[in-house]
Amino acid sequence: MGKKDFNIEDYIPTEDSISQGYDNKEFHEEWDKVNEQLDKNLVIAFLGTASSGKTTGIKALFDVDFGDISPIPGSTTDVKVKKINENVYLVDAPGFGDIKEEISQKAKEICDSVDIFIYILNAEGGYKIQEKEDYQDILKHNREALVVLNKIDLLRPHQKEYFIEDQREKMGVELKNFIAVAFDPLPQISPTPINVDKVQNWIQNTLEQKGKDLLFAKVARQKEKICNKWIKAATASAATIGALPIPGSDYIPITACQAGMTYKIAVTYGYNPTKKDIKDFLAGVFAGQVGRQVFRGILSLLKGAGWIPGPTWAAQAAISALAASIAAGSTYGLGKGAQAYYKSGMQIPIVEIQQIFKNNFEEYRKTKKVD
Ligand SMILES: Nc1nc2c(ncn2[C@@H]2O[C@H](COP(=O)(O)OP(=O)(O)OP(=O)(O)O)[C@@H](O)[C@H]2O)c(=O)[nH]1
Ligand SMILES: [Mg+2]
Repeated sequence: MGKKDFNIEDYIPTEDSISQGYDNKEFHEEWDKVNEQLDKNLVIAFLGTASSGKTTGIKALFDVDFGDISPIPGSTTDVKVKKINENVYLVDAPGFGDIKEEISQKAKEICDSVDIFIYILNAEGGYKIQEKEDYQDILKHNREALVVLNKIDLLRPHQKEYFIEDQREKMGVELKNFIAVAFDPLPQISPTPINVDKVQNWIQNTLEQKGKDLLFAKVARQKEKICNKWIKAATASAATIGALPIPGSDYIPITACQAGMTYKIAVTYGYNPTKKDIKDFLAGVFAGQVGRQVFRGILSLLKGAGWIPGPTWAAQAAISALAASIAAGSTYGLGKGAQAYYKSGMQIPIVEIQQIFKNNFEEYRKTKKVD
């Protein structure tokens, strides 16, 4: 097929080649996988006694004022079920006890399908027997639950560590499912909430295993951290695939990985792009002036290493290491560009996104680090 003395310009991506290149089975499958997730329901229940900090915790994690959202009709004053986004529900309840009789069928169904429980204890006063029983009950039913000890800002410094550990042991919670926090600390102790990021992380990791982390990302407050994780994962997977992101090469497997990542980032920031929107975005990044410059550099490198265009290059060991770093670097750069773009409300001009792509691509190739 190819020749060693090929003309680099023939292999620089164009809008058309990118757009066609991304129109393949893997891309469509990846797209469907993301959509499947969006069709599911996510239900997160916040349990805890009066004034333990349920409403404050919901505000800290999701930036929603529960007071402003109408409950699902038929959920009582004790159990409030609210829809905060498409397919995402929160339950706010004093405990799980025997509340189910009083609530409507719809509210009951939602309570029955809780994905994770966040059980909030009040550090002021400590846990009560009823709370321990509630928690043990949740575990008995094999449900995923995090216990959060809130208001730790109110503990005296010298008692803090002992008290926290003592509460955990007495409640019978595993270390990995227990986080001490202050959702709304006294300003003189801390101007910002303490350990909310740990709670977000726990929820994210737990939901990842259930294939519902994207639904959570849509409503989470610290979207950046979640996107960084996906960019990291896509970068690693592109490195493993190691295909070259060059038309006419064997780059189909990484199109799915890159397009899927971009789609998820868009959804996280509240957009519902079409397949064409995503292809256009990728074409805008890769085939713009700065993007082409990056690819010109990639192709010179490849040419210098003796790469021969066409699908047969994989046999060459020297090139596969290079291909892995190019595949990973371009995925990383694209991810960072997509993140900046959607985070800005699609306001940043595409030329700036190309620059972000270029800088991060080069940074990755230099350091092999993702953050
Ligand atoms: N010092 C301190 N106060 C907090 C913290 N978190 C919440 N509070 C305060 O505790 C009070 C009760 O918090 P809420 O979030 O309303 O508690 P809740 O569990 O929703 O209470 P109910 O809806 O009445 O059951 C509020 O005045 C909060 O400001 C915290 O981390 N530290
Ligand atoms: Mg409340």
